[in-house]
Amino acid sequence: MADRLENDAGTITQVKPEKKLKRPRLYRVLLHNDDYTTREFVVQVLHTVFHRGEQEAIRIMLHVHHTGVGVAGVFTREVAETKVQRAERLARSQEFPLRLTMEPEEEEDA
Ligand code: TYC
Repeated sequence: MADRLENDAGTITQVKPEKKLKRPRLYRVLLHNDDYTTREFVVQVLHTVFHRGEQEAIRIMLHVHHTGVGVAGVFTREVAETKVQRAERLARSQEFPLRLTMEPEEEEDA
């Protein structure tokens, strides 16, 4: 709600409350392990869709392979959604069951 300020002359000025420019919420894109997708394909997806370098892509793939899940990247919601779709479409085109999900990062205070 706008505040109303009155000066000595009786003029009333409406002051718009400052709009807080919040940072957009960020989402982690999670990569899930399965028994059928090849390691090479996962590395390729991390490279082409998530722009990870070779060593980083291998590190993330191995982490997912050993622990079951890992972070492919962190993005705004629409970018994260698009990358999940691209990666899953690529996987399906080669009949791999690779699965990706996204989850919001916890909110940081200003
Ligand atoms: N577990 C797969 C294998 O042994 C490799 C793999 C890694 C699959 C990561 C999915 O997100 C994944 N071929």
